[in-house]
Amino acid sequence: MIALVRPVSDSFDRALTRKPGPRPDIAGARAEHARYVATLRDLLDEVVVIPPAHDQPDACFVEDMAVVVGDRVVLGRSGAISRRAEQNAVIDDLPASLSRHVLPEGALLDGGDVLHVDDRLFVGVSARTNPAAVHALHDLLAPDGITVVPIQVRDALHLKCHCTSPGPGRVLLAEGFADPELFGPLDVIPVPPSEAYAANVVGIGQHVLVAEGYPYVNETLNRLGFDPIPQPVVEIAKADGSLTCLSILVA
Ligand code: CIR
Repeated sequence: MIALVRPVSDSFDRALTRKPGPRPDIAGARAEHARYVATLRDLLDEVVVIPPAHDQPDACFVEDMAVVVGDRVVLGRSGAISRRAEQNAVIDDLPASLSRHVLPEGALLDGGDVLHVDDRLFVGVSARTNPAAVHALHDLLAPDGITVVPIQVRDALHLKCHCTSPGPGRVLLAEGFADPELFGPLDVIPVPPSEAYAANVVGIGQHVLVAEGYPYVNETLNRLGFDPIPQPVVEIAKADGSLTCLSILVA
């Protein structure tokens, strides 16, 4: 497995955010990003670093620009107009072996709204991702046996802000964020509202990158047999970012 990442831009303190409060500290965000990249380097075959884009404040959040499902990469248009220019450099560095699928023009999609677990693709309908993208993903992936499940996102930027998978068959879900029944046969691990931010994890085999400072999620993952690896993301979070959004994983 490889990961694509992109450095924190010099303009990161102007990144989009829905959060009131102080702007992120660039040096602090860079230290957090460096730790994240070092963790990925320990766990993966290769980490590809896309050249930085210092005039694009949100460029480190590569997840939103491309969705890899098996041997395909799906390219939509970000629901954030100011972020669309980030996509070309990401496309340039994706493995050439992936077949590329560009969604129709009216389909708005941020990768942060797409959660792939086993044969299910959960797609958040949010301020960034629209029903046209859900339909296009269904048309593309249903023939491969993938069931696309739309989930309405409220009070969050993306679906994966509060709902991700630590590994096959399982979903971590912040309580009250979505109906657990939507996740069908998967085992839903509820996360209390006080730790909702930590429902965003990156699972790599038995290892799980998890936000530092969330003991319930950490202990729950441990109990289930995972190896949680805490990551500092305080400055990244000020820009509405979380762990998944900092990379694109390609199996
Ligand atoms: C944005 O608002 O687009 C960025 N500041 C944060 C994007 C976070 N992306 C993600 O969680 N997938």
